[in-house]
Amino acid sequence: MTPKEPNITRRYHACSCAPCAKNVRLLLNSTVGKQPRRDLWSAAARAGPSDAETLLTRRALITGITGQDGSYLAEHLLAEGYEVWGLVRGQANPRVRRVRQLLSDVRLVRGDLLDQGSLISAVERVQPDEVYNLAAISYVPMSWQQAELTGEVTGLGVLRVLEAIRVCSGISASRSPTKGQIRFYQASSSEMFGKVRESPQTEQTPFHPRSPYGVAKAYGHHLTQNYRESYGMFAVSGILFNHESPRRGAEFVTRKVSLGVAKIKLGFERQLRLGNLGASRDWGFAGDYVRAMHLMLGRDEPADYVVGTGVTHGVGELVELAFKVVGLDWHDHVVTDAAFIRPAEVDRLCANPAKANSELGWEPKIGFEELVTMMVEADLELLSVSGGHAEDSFGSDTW
Ligand code: NDP
Ligand code: GDR
Repeated sequence: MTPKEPNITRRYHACSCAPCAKNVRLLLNSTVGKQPRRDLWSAAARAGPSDAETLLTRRALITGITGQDGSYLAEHLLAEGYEVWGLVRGQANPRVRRVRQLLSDVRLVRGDLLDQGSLISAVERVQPDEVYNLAAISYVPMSWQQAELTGEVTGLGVLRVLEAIRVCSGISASRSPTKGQIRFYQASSSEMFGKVRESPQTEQTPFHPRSPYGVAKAYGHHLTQNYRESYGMFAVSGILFNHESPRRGAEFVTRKVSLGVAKIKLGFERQLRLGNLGASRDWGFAGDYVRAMHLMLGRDEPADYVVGTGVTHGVGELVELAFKVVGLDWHDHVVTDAAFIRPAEVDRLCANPAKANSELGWEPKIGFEELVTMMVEADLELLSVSGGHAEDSFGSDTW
């Protein structure tokens, strides 16, 4: 006997509200390999519970799983009932061990954004319903030092992931995707707006990137739109503004400040050396932003969205607040250092997230003060336990 669709709703999504019912429709319209899942439904009914589960669970492949957003997105999708796969690279990448330890339900597949064949193999092996391309060289100053590599990974890497999906799905100029096609998310960036033409920035604001990183992201953004228009692929970009957390890499200013403040408070250091205190950013919490990524792939029609809080703060304000959290005056400890000034700066970014608010129902839950306090407190705890060492950007107990 073939089970009725509402049973899936109860079993896999707990309720039959409109969003859950939509998830079930998405699930049934998706494919496993080249076979529609709907056709596998009666096979699933005959199979034992674990086989049925394999056939019916949505599957996501995340590139950049070892990064800040990869970890939050994996947790979010696991909580939503997904089978989550992470793409990992390198022969002895130390962050892979940490993913294995701390995101033990995530399955790993090898691949590198520089290697087209490895991406095809990964997509073929995982047979994902959704691919989230979060991998990139993401530190803006590094993009001047290694501009070509940044172009290869952050720019052409997007092309290679899209091509892997296209080839594995059998899509060509003359053959459109089937209904249950693989859905693709590209991690676009507010850095594309660069020297901003208007404020706040919307999906329509023209780009004027100010770094090789921003230029590479603009390429990936346009290419994602182009694959959507050329091949009818469900390919979308989230134009995300800066988002932070205790898992943020130590090279980015928020984490550099929270670690610096914690080291000074605990007596490990006396000074914090920073670059341009005059820049402003729209900072949010990474845990909030990964929800928006997932919502974008659940839409009926593919579209790009700006994701940010709509509020901007200066780097100086960030510094002042972080020192205040531990009862210190930043004037006594912060030194500006020309080594951290960039060849071209993005002075001020501020999102207009109206489209994400109205169409995705997305809103951030954590504000700037709460975010900065959370990061400083997490680093105080981390450094107290480790005796002042934060040898990698995450710290063992922050995952
Ligand atoms: P991270 O720098 O923390 O993570 C980057 C990830 O990319 C790491 O997992 C890294 O893996 C992986 N990676 C780098 N090179 C390659 C490669 N050649 N092949 C495969 N994987 C590779 O970034 P975030 O998590 O902060 O950001 C996620 C994405 O979102 C990035 O694309 C970033 O540019 C973009 N973005 C981020 C924003 C933010 O504020 N955080 C805002 C807007 C966009 P490994 O461990 O192997 O080095
Ligand atoms: P950004 O983030 O360049 O916006 O890119 P970052 O935290 O590096 O810089 C933000 C602003 O702070 C100023 N700044 C400093 N920055 C760093 N890193 N170190 C310093 O000592 C320092 N002093 C001042 C910078 O000049 C800049 O104006 C981030 C990354 O996550 C990108 O991948 C992502 O696309 C964008 O956010 C949106």
